[in-house]
Amino acid sequence: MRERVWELGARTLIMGVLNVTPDSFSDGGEFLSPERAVERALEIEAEGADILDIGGESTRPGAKPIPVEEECRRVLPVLERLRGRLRIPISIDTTKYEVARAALELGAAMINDVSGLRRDERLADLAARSGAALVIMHSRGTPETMQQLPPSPDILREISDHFAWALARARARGVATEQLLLDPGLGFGKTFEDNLLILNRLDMFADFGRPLLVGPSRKSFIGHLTGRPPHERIFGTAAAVVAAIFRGAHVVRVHDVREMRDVIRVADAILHAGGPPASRDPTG
Ligand code: HH2
Repeated sequence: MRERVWELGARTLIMGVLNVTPDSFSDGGEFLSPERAVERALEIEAEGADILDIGGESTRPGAKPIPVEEECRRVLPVLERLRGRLRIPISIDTTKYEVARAALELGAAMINDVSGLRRDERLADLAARSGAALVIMHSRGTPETMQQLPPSPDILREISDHFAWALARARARGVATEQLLLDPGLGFGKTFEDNLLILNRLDMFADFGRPLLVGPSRKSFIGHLTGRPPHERIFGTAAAVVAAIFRGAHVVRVHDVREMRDVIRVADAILHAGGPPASRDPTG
C-alpha cells in the first residue's frame, strides 16, 4: 500500500467508513461539511480503525450517479484538511478515475472500487503507477439498477468469475498481486439469501490467495432480520462481522468502529486459540 505494508492474518483489520454525502443509507448528511468530516475522521482513527475509507458518492440501491466535479468537491477538501493529521492510511471509495487520481495526489494509499474495474480499468493503471492498494469489489449492475436485476442463478460462481476476470485485468495493467484485495460486495445487487450465503461461504474465495474484505455494516439484510433501522443495527452488524472473521475475512468495513473493535478483539482471540489457523494467510 504505497510505502506501507499491511500485515494480514495476525488480527482482523478495521476499515472505518466516512461518507461525505447527503444521501448515504445510514450516515447521509452527517459529515457533509469538511469540518465535521475531518472531526469524524480523527475520531475513527482514535477509535481504533486501521484504515479510513472516504467516499463522496452513495452506492445505496437506487442512488443516481453524480458528476466527477461534485464528487471531487465533496471529498478533496476533506483529504486536504487531513494531510499530515492521520497516522492510518486513507482509502478512497470511488469508481471514478479522476477522483481516485486526485485523492492519490493528496496521499490516499488505497483505491476502493465498488465496480471492481468494470466502470474504468484505468483505476488499475493508477494503482500500478502509485503502488496504492486496490480493492476489487463485486457488484451486480450499478447502484441505480442493481435492485431491478433478476436474482443470480449462482451468486457464488458469479462473484468468483468476476474476481478471476478483474484480477487478470489488474495484473495485465501492471498491478502487483500484493496490492490487490477482494470483496464480494454484500448488498450490491444481492438478494437477502445471497448475502447470508456469501457470508457463510466466504472461505471459498480464499482460493484466490488474496485478502478478503467485507462490508456488512448496518446493511439491509441485517435490518430484514432484526426489523431495525440502520443506526440500530450495531448488534446485527457485530454478528455478521464475527461470522465473516470465522470464515476468513481479513478486513471488515464498518461505521461503528469503537464497538466493532471490541467485537473483533474477542472474535480474533477465540479464532487464534490453539494456534493461528493456516487458512488466514491469504497467500496460502
Ligand atoms: N459498501 C458500501 C460502500 N462501499 N466498499 C466495499 N469495498 N465494500 C462494501 O461492502 C461497501 C463499499 C455501502 O455502504 P455505505 O458506504 O455505508 O453506504 P452508501 O453507499 O450509501 O454511501
